[in-house]
Amino acid sequence: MASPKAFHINTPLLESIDMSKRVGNSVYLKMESSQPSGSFKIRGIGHLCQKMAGPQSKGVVCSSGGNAGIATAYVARKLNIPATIVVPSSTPELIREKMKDQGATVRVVGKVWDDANDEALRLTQSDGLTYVPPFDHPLLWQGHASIMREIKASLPSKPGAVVLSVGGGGLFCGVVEGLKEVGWESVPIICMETEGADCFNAAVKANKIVTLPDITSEAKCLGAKTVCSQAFEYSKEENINVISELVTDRQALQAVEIFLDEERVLVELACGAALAAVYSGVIQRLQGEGRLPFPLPGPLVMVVCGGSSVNQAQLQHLRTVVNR
Ligand code: PLV
Repeated sequence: MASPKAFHINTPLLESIDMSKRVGNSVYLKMESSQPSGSFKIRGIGHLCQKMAGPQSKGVVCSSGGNAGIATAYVARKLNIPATIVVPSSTPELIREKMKDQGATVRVVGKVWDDANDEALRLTQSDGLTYVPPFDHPLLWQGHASIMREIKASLPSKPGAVVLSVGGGGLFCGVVEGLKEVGWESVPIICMETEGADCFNAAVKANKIVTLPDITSEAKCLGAKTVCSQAFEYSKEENINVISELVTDRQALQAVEIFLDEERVLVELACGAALAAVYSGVIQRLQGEGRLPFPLPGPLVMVVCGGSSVNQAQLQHLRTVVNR
C-alpha cells in the first residue's frame, strides 16, 4: 500500500555566501523554518501521528516547549482529530495563540517542559488520548531522518559536517539515523545547546544521563532537563563523530539577529544556538583545536530548525532579558 502523503514539505537547501565567507568553506542551509508548522518537528510528529493516531483516535495530547505543540496541532487539524497541547508557563503567549488558531486546546502546567510532560502523560491515561512526545520516540526519529534523505538528493557532495540544535535530542537521533541511511555516518555532527539548557552536553561530559536542576536559558525550546537515552547512546557510538558545544544565550541571540540581517529569515533562540556555531566562531575554533579538519572535506550543512516562538516583540523582549 502506498504510504499516506506526508505533512512536511521538502524544504529548500540554500547556499549561504555570507556564512561561507565567514567560515572559509561552502555552507548550505536546510531551511526547516519553511515547514508549514515553522520547524522540523512536523517531520517526526506527522509520521508518528500517521502511524499512531488513526481516524478512530479520541485525540492527541502533546507536551511541548512550543514547536512540537504547533506541529501536533497542525497535523491533528489535517487528520480531523482533537489536539490538546500542554505547555509550561515559559512558553510565550504568541505561540500558544498559534496553537489555538490551529484548533488545539492549550493547557499551561508547570514552569518547564518536564512539568508539562507529567500532565500530558496523566491525560493520556485519564482521557484515553494518543500521546505525542516532542523528542523521545523512534517514529519521530524516523520522520526527522527524511531531512538527510533530502539533503543527500540535492547537495553536490558529502557534507564536511552537519550542525544542529539539541533540546531533548530527537532531531539529533533523526539526523544520525538519516546519515546512516544514506551512507554518510562518518560525517561529524556538531550538536549545539545554550548554557542553562545543556542536558546533552552534561550527559556527554559525565558519560551518563544527567538531569539538570533547572532550565536557566531563554532558549526554552531547548529546555528539556534530561536528554533522551537514545541520543546519549548515539553520542557514544564508536563510528559516529559527535561534537557537543555550548554557546551563551547572548551568542544565540546575536546569531538570530545576524541571520535576520544576512539571510532575511527570523528564527527562534533555539535555532540561534546552531547558527552561532558559525557566527560565534565555534567551527573555526574546533578546526584550530584539530577536532575538525581544515579545510572541511565537504560543505558545512546547517539545519535551520526554525521555530514559531518569535516575532519582533519577542525579539525585543529577549534583547532586554538576555543582555542585562
Ligand atoms: N523543541 C521541543 C522541546 O522543547 C518542543 O516542544 O517544541 N529547535 C527548535 C526550534 C525546537 O523547537 C526544538 C525542540 C529543538 C530545536 C530541539 O529538538 P530536540 O528536542 O528534538 O532535540 C522542550
